[in-house]
Amino acid sequence: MTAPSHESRHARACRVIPGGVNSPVRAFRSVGGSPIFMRSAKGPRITDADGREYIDFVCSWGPMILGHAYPSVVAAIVKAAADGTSFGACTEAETEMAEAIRDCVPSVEKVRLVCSGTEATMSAVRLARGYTGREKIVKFRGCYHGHGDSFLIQAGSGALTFGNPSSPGVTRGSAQDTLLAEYNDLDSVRALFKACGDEIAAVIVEPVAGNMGVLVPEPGFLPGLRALCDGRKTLLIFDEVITGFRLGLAGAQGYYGVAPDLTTLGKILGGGLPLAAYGGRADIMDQLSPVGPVYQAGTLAGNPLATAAGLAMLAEVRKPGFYDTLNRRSESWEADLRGALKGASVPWCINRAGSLLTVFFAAGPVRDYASALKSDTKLYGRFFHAMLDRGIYLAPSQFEAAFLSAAHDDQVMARTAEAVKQAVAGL
Ligand code: KE4
Repeated sequence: MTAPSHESRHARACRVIPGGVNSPVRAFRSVGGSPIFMRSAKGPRITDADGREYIDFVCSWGPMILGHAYPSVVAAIVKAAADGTSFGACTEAETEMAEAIRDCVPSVEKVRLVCSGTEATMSAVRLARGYTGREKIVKFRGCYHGHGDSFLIQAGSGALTFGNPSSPGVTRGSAQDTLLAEYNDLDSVRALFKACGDEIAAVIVEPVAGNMGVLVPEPGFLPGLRALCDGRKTLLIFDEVITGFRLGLAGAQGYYGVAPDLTTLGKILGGGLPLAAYGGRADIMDQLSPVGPVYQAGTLAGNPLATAAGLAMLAEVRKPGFYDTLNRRSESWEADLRGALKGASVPWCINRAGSLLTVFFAAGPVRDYASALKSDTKLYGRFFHAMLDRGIYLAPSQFEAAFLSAAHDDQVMARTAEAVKQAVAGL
């Protein structure tokens, strides 16, 4: 019997799982080749099923800000599991998690725990519609808020990667209630308010867009959204599934000083387990059942293992200096990359916000959906594989972010910079 390969593992998976993946962006479709099957991870490194080790900049698409298999997080999960894995009843850990989110994110007075970012954004939009009695929402082309019907209209992430930013299966009824604006373009939002202002329940935005690659809000953009929403009594929803506990304890809203009415969180919140949340003003959140009429529920919501992992993770990131150190290391990460890319024969530019970064194969600046689309995705695919061959695992798509963890030490960063230099020389 021949030893399995990633190709044979993938062929086997494809016989029972569409595309052999449980989430499309894992399929390597846009970078080419067969997806790599991973088996374990520790700190900044991930090991594939053949025992090959890579320095990991995917970090499970964001959650692993401490690094993989962080001892206190693993210990918390093991301890919680010994006491039972799910009760479907109230636990004090859920209250502690909700109190921690409220204490870290000032705009959040009350919060509801769910199991995924998609659940959080879907529920936040339903709540905004229930609270305002309005039906339309505004999203931004290229922003991704999970796979809820309302959002799969000109979406980012995998939807953009595979060229289906608007998904079949989303009904005209859903699509007609989703209005599209341009990221970093307040005039495009003003035009929608002019046309349908009193029908708009909410504007939902990734305050730092992470699903077109990383796009940074230009000065005035986020405050401008706040003002436009205030003017029409429309709710502002910050989708901080990526940026929450990534840019700081108060996420992007703390980083940029703009308070939304509702916030969605995920990824880091669960320390790698399925935990997400949405929260905001108490008068809005109290519209939720069983207090109010807006319904949302979940069998595994606030699951004891996920809350244990999340609380252990929060205990680490709340330690003094955690984000200063991470953001300082992220600055040198960017400087290393710029040094390694200098003199490259191909167009490139870098966008970074905190420990979120994207190298675009485009002359830049990349400031919105249209400029992100100018990226040379084929060149990115060649860069991806050149880095993979050198033991560096990047996102298998140009339209994603690279994530740094607290475990990415100087030695790992120096090795990465050297690999970039060699990879770019061969493009
Ligand atoms: P999940 O349902 O995947 O937990 O979260 C959806 C979501 C919501 N909001 C933002 C800003 C997000 O980035 C996401 C999910 N992010 C993608 C990667 N960009 C998850 C990876 C995947 O789809 O496999």
